[in-house]
Amino acid sequence: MTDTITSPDHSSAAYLDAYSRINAMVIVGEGLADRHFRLLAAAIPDDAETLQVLAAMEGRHARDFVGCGANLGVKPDSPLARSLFAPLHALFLEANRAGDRVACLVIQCLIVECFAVAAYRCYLPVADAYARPITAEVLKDEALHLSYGEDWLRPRFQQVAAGVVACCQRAVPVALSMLERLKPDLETIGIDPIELVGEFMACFQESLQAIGFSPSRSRQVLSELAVSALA
Ligand code: PL3
Ligand code: FE2
Ligand code: FE2
Repeated sequence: MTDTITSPDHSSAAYLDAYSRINAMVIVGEGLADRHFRLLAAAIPDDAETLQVLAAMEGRHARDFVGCGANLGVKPDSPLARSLFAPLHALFLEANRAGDRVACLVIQCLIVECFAVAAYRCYLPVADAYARPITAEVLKDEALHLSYGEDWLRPRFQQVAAGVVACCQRAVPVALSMLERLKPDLETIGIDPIELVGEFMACFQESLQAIGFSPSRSRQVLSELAVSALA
């Protein structure tokens, strides 16, 4: 890799093939985010209205990214994306069934949203001219989704801290393992997978600090995750 950003050829067969899988991941991820925010609206009645608005934004993101694939003439590989997202979605549903609002918020608002922020930040400089302004707009919305979760968890820090850590230990490795299968496709569309994981970790550490963990505790939580990912 050179340190100058080299834009991929957005019309090559290899690019379009890789994009069919990446585009599907994003569309499925946005669609699940829509469902998760609707479930959160039911679980947190005080904030139902806000959460419905966030859900609607996710539905719009899904449609916007459908447009990005269509603009390139790509058919998204949805079955693959659904199977890659299934374990994380299952964890969310399990937490929802158990009435564990903390875990639901950690999975959707911290983990999935940090993943989205990291992915879209890395995609922005290598995106085609149609997708770039759309991605920039979506990125602004994702920051709101992240701060909804942070703002709910922060005032309850003492009560939720242990649950946040426990949920991270289960769900972050599940999220990172989704990237494994996508590595070659990410490279083909011009994204360095290592840089993506780095962005995710940085974003996630910031969120942990935003809800009340000390810088050293949040670094420790993340390094334990890195260790378990290597084990
Ligand atoms: C929450 O609002 C949406 C969640 C979507 C998560 C997308 C994850 C995608 C994984 C790798 C894709 C990186 C490239 C992005 C290109 C548009
Ligand atoms: Fe989104
Ligand atoms: Fe989002």
